[in-house]
This record gives sequence, structure tokens and C-alpha cells, in this order.
Amino acid sequence: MTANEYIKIRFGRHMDQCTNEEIYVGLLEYVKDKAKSKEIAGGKKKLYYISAEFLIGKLLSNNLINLGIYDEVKAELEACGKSLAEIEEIEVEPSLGNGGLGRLAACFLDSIATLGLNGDGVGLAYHMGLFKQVFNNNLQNEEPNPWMSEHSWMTKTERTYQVDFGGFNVTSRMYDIDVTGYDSVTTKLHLFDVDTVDESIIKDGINFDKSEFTKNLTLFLYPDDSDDNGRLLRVYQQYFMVSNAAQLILDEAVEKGSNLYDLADYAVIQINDTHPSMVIPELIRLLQIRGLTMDEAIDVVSKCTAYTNHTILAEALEKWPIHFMMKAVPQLMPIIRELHNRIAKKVADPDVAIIKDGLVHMAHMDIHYGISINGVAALHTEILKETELHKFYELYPEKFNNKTNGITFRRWLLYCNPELSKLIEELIGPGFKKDATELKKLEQYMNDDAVVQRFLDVKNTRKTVLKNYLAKTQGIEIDDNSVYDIQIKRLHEYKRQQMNALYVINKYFEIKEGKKPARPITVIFGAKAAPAYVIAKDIIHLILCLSEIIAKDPEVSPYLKVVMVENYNVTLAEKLIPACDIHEQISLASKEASGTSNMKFMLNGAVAIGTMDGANVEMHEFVGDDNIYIFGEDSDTVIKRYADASYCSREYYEKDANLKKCVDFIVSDELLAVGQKENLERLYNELLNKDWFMTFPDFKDYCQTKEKAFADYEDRLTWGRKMVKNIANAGFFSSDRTIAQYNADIWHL
Ligand code: GPQ
Repeated sequence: MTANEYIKIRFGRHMDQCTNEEIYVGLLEYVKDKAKSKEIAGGKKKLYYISAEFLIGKLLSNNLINLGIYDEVKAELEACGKSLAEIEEIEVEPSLGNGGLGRLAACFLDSIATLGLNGDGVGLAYHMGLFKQVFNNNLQNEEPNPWMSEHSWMTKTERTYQVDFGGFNVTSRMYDIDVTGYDSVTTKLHLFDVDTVDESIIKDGINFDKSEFTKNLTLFLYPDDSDDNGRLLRVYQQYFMVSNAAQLILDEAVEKGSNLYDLADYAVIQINDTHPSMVIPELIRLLQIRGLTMDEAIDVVSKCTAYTNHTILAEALEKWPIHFMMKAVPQLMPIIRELHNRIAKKVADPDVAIIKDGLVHMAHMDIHYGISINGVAALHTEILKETELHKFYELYPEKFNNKTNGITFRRWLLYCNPELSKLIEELIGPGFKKDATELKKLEQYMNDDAVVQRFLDVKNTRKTVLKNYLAKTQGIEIDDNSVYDIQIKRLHEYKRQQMNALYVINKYFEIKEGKKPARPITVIFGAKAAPAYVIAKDIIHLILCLSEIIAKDPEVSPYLKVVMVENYNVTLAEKLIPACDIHEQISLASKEASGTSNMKFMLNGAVAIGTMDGANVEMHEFVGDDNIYIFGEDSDTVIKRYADASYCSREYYEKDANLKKCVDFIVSDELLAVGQKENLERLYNELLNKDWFMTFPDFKDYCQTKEKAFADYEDRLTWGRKMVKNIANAGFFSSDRTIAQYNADIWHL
């Protein structure tokens, strides 16, 4: 049945008589039907990928592509005078994630289904997602971001569980979202929710009564945790997630014939960062209820779980105070104590203990009682082994392994950049869609000027698409003849958006002094700051203030434009990435575990300016010095400087007149005229007295390297060759490769 026929039956009218809303609903149901027909019975063993975040993005086009009906449906719509792009606008993007970790989980689900593996995602159905970012007076404000509606990709299931907390319990319900593989099978993302959640308790932005746990349990992803109730809520959320997951895992195993002693033959659990770590004691608890002894339960569970680490930032490695755990999940504490005691008996070193100073170290539990610990890029895994988790590595060298992150090429090439996909297909055939390493064949065209010019033409087309999109959706005007220099990622000091802002100030001064760039530069930022992360919000404030004063300055504005897109999300990324010329991957070396936008940009023919950090290191290996702009201190230097505590930002500031001038501008009259004194002064003082992520030592090299990139950009064909080299070498970064490795080394499905 065609989409048209389906819609005719559903609404009793031909497509051209339907509203866009009706067509959207019709297509949604049509796609769900098609997806269902590709569900697999599933082998004996199943992967459960548990994650607090799944940043899935809009699903209509993604599903149409994966089901192989995108062109057909698009043509049917066009024949009725309808546009798929307009219909897509009706879909609301679920904001079930924060950043790379959540988007990675979504890319992984796509690849799991595409490779035909028996694996599902498990997470929570947050009603309001993360917050929606709104700018007011150059400041970030937060609002709820509702996305659930009567017609959505979520399907209510009959599966419900009881989840017990200290002093009360709730009844959960499972909702499913189909995950369609590309020309393959359909698997599931299971999202759990509770009926008692009450959206009406949200008042004034994203504030709500944090003590009413039955009403707020699945309201928001990452509710503010700056007070005790907020922290407690996170424990409740995490336990709710894993108790549901554990009950589901055991039920499905038993349904397939497991006697529970052989659970490892039926289930493998990937713990995505430490949010799902309580699945370990919860499974042990449930197995005991089902008749196993503590010894047996621990033995069984120890064969089932694997842990992925996504950061070396100490503050992100979760440690929950025992008194929180006693209040929220008292039933788990005896088990966690037992897990702790068994290790303490074997290893006296308190640094590897599960319980220390009244805190439960979630990652330590994962490492001692799991089969695998992986980092997410080669450098990151090395740092884990040599530094951050060194003592664990000495205990369990065989458990450590690297799985360099990847991205799904369906969303990040086929869907978001059809012009580029078409050109690639014309040049090397369609094989790259199934085997990303075939992109390498593009290298044969690097010296063919006519072909290179076509890559430049595609880029120009996408730059105009972005220009029009930003004008329409955000009222932002940009010049598509300018260089697009883009930094999009969560706002964090280690990612160093503040260094990019200092570069903008540097450029502003240069232009004022008469040194005009060869071509106008558009610096684009997209980032949300965690609501309680004060300095991150101050950095957003600085960027928005810079944007305003530069736009108002007739001397500077023809040459420089600063844009901060509002509410950066997957939908915006899909527009920004294909249009980008230069992408910023400028984290302090050693701090970015991997990065994944770097891979998306590379695939879309943008050239990176970056530090030797995360997956940048591997990108550099593939493309060589000429095709990526590397600058800054390396991770060894940085790690040593932290170790000897020798860094003093003020020394750099006093020594370098240009740096001083740029930093001082943050609290200049010009900026104070459009900004808030409190925020700007706080940021200024932070940089001068702390600069914990060492922007000052890298600043000069950063500026010089950017100048080199802008100069090289003017030799258009040489630049085009850099683009082709990047695209041709992006194949390694397909999440199909990453998932194949997880399966071969850890899951064995
Ligand atoms: N990452 Cl710990 C997040 O997005 N959120 C988190 O809470 C943590 C890590 C990122 C990390 O910063 C990136 O370098 C990775 O590329 C990404 O996870 C996926 O591994």
C-alpha cells in the first residue's frame, strides 16, 4: 500500500485534500505499520543499552530513509503539491538528551538495528525533556520543552512494573519507540514513565516542587541538583530507570527459557556512563527474590554488565552519599555493602573501594563487577588506563578496551546532506551507504579540479540553505559568502567556547585597527548551559553581548558577525553541519573524551581547527597535517601542569599584551553598555584568577592557526581538496564500525 492509499483509508480523503497535520499523522501511522513488519523474533541473547539520554531527533524522515521509502513518499507528496520539509516541521523534536552521550546512544540504536543485532535501548520518558533555551537580554532562560502528544512515535505497551522506593512505590508503564534499521530490521527503544507525573506542578520557568517524587519523577531530564531534594530526585530517577530495566531483562530472559543461572546467555547490559550503575545491585536483589543466593546472584550478574566511561572530569563520575541511598533505595544498600566488602577483603587500597568517606562510587562498582570497561576514543582510553583509572587497570587489565565513537551516516549524511550524498553516489556508486569505508574511493578525485569544484558547489548550496533557515526560524541574517566558522556543543569551560569568544574580540580589534579579513567571517555558536552552571551561563552572556555590539558597529559588522543560535538541538545540527566551512574542536587536550560532532562535520566536508584531544587525534591520523588545523598544548603537557599545580593564568595575562587587551574587553564600557556587570565581572575574574581549563596558554597559537586557516580558505581549490580528503577518510567514524566492535569484543550477540 502506498502512503496515499493508506491516508485515503485513514481519513477518507485523498492526500491533496488533507491538511499537513493530517498527513503527518497518516505518515506516522503508515511508518509504524511498516516498521512493525520488520520486527525480529530475536535470537537467544539480547543487548540492553541502558542510558539516561537518547537524543533521537525527529524521526519521520529518518524512518522513511531507513525503510527505503523516502524518495517514494516525497514524490507522492510532491504530486499532491505537498512538501515533506513542511510536514516535518509539525514533528516536535523530543529533547531526551543533553549532548554527545545522548546522541551517541541514538546513533548506536540506529546501527544496532541496521546490523540486525538483537538489542534494545532502555531509558526514561521525560515529559519535558531537557529545558528549552530562550534568550532574553543576552541571558539564557530555561523553559519546559514538552514533546509528547496524542500522535507520537511512542506506543503505549501493556507492560507495567512496581518500583519500590524508601517509603512509597510507583507503578511504571513502558512505552516503545520503533528503531528502524537501514534496509534491515526494527528494534525498540523502551521508555518508562509513571502515570502520576503531574505537569501542572511546573511553575515559573522550569521550577517545580522537588519533594513530590510521585509527581515529578519523569518530568525533566537532569533536574537541578544544586540542593538535596534535587540530588535525591536524580537517585530516584536512576533507580526507577534501572529497576524497570532489570525487571524487563529478567522477564524476557525467563520467557525465552532462562533458568536465571544462565542469564548471561540471554542478556548483556551496556551501562552508558554511571547513571544506570544501580542496575547491578538491583539485578542481584531481584535474583535473590527469585531464589538465588547472594553468592549466586553476584556471580550471575558479574557476567552480564559492561560499562562505558565518557569523561575523565572527576565531577562527572557520580558518587552518591549513603544517606541518600538509604532514603531513596534502602533495599540496595545491604547489597552494595556486600559488593564493597568483597572487594575490600581482596584489595586494601581505599582508592578502588566502592564505599569511601560515606559515598558510593558508582563507576567503581561497574568496574569491579562488570566484564568490560571502555573509553570512547583511543587517547581517552589510554588516559583512563594510565592515569584516571590506573589502579583499576592494574587490577583488571583484560577488562579495559577502547571503542572509538561513531555516528550514523544515515542521519548525518544521507538525510541531512542529500546534495552531498548524491554527488558521492554519482562518483563512487551507492556502496558507501552500507560500507562507509568505501568513501575512501573519493581520494582518486582529489586532483580532479572539476570534481573538487562540485564539492565546493555543494557546500555553497548548503550555506545558502542554512542562511535561509536561520532567517526563517530565528530571524538571524547571515552572509552566505562569508566563511562559516561553527562551534556547537554543550557549554562547558573545558570545551572552551570562552577561547573562541576571546578570538572574536581579537578579530574585532584587528578590524578596528584596519586589518580587514579577506572575506567576512561568521562565527556561529550553539550551546545550552546547565541551569545551575553559573560560569557557563556567563560565557553565553559574553557571546550574546559580543554579537550585539559587533552587529551595531558599522566599522566591524561588514567583516565579522557573531551568531548564537537559540535552543541548539539535533534539528539545528542537521542544518548547521552540512553548511560549515571550519569547525571548532578546541577543548583543552585530555578533557574531551571523544567528541562526535567533529565526525559529523568531517563527513560533511568541513575542516577542523582543533587540539590533540579525543577523536581529533584519530581524525588527524587519517587526514594528515595538511587537512586539519591542529594547535595548542598536548595532553601530556596539560596533565603534568595539573599534577604540579603550577598554572597561574595571571602570569600569561601580564606577559601577553594582546591577550590582556582581549580579556580586559570583557569588562570594558562597550560591553557593560549591553551586558550585566555582575556576569561579565565574574567571568573576567574567573579567567584572571583561575582559568581552570587553561585557555591563556593556548590563545596565541589558536589565533595564529585560525589566521592560517582563513588564509588557506582563499585558495578555493586547495581548500576543496582538504574537504574531499576529510570526507574520504570519515568512513572509520561510522557507528556501524563502532557497534560491530562492541559486538565482537563485548556483547557476542
Ligand atoms: N559526554 Cl560524562 C556527554 O555528552 N555527557 C556526559 O555527561 C558525559 C560525557 C560526552 C563527552 O563529553 C564527549 O567527549 C563524547 O564524545 C560523548 O560523551 C560520547 O561519548
